[in-house]
Amino acid sequence: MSRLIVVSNRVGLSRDVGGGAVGGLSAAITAALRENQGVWFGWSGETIPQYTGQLSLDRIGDVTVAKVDLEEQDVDEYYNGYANRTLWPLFHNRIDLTAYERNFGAGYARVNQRFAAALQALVAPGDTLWIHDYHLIPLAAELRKLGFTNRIGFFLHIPWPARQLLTTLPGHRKLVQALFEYDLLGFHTDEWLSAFKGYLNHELGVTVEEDGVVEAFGRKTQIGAFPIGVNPRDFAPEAASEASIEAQRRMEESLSGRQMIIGVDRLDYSKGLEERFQAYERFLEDHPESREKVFMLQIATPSRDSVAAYQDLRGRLDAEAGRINGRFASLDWVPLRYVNSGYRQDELAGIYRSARAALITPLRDGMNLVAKEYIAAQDPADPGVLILSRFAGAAAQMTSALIVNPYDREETADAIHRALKMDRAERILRWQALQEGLEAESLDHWWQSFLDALSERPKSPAVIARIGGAAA
Ligand code: ADQ
Repeated sequence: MSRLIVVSNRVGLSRDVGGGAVGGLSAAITAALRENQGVWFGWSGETIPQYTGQLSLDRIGDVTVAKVDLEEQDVDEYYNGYANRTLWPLFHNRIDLTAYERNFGAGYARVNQRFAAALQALVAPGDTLWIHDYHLIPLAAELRKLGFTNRIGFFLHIPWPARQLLTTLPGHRKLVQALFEYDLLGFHTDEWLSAFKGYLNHELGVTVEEDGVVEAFGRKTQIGAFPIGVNPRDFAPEAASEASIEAQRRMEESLSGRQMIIGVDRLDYSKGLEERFQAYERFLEDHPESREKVFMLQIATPSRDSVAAYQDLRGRLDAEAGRINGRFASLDWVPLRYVNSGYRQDELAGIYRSARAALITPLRDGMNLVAKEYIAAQDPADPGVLILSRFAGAAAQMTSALIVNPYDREETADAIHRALKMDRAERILRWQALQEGLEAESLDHWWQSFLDALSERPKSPAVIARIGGAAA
């Protein structure tokens, strides 16, 4: 029987964490692997002086976890370099932060070759491979060079940039050519899909067929939008774990009758945290009557902190939080609680539930799962209000949120005011519409429909509609 091999930069399944601590996406990929006697392969997160290619193998439940260590130069050039200083900023419209260094590209190619070579020991004919994210775009091409003819799918978790931006990247054509070695390419939204088609039309002169198939560089691939979701029951109040109930209890105790606005993000410049702080400041300025009656809790867990842009951002956010609190705080009121620790998934659910509003305002985001988790965690009888950036992929589905332009601080401040004043009937109506959307496009639905589209089995009309529906 054919197995599923998932490859991502890091492996999200480990022996040390379990239950509510595991992120939704990792849990979902684990579920996909369990159903398909799978293998999850990626970088161990460890660095060694010289690359050996030695696989460390572990069996967790029915899933095999396989990892390799990388050497320091690999991590500098491939991970901190090409992935996080070239592709991430460019794909998030931050051309000002994009570094175009030749050695980054060389390190990226080298690590993808190394991953392909390491996979030789794991992949059998007939296995299906699912490769995740921008770190690994050339992996299928490297596997094909080694003679693999397996079905290989690729999913991009971040936006696809407009062609005017992508063409600033040296070697952009080669990067796109590498994508044609996959049998299926998945994006979150029609917007990212049409940006990809824009490149194909203008740079390569090719168009996508009705069924999502496109041919270029002598190969055919299929493209489609597969919006990732959450499994609402994982966050639902009735399924709350003890840790979740305890987190909610602690939060509610600390509210002291005040309303809470929540933000939860990785500390990343794409998440619009500075603009968000300033919009909240603008709200406090415009509504003196609300001061002392509300506070904002921003959880921002540091990530990629060996990249200078992330260190700079952290410094600026510390300063902004200090300035806003210095300006408005009183003896017994801190308007902005800014926290850098990470929380378990189930603790987050409890925290989400105690917040009257969520302020999720990325400047650009492939999807944004926090927006969906916040909705799934609400009490149906007294739900909070989601304020969501129009630039998050999630905005295309979550149209019953208060949608804002995160660059417009006044508009965002007005939305905060509206959310905090919104009557229960309107909150319930909006929440119900959002929750229905979450149930229709859950996380399980996401991986199942991607694997369904990738399989060679005849496709159901629903799968054809999903892929072909977005054809140019
Ligand atoms: P991220 O940029 O990491 O992911 P996001 O989707 O918001 O963004 O979060 C992913 C997960 O991390 C969520 O389950 C969330 O709960 C958790 N998380 C975020 N901040 C956290 C914090 N401070 N503490 C604890 N947990 C936190 C990338 C893309 C997104 C896309 C996802 C999935 O950038 O656009 O939605 O992949 O495809």
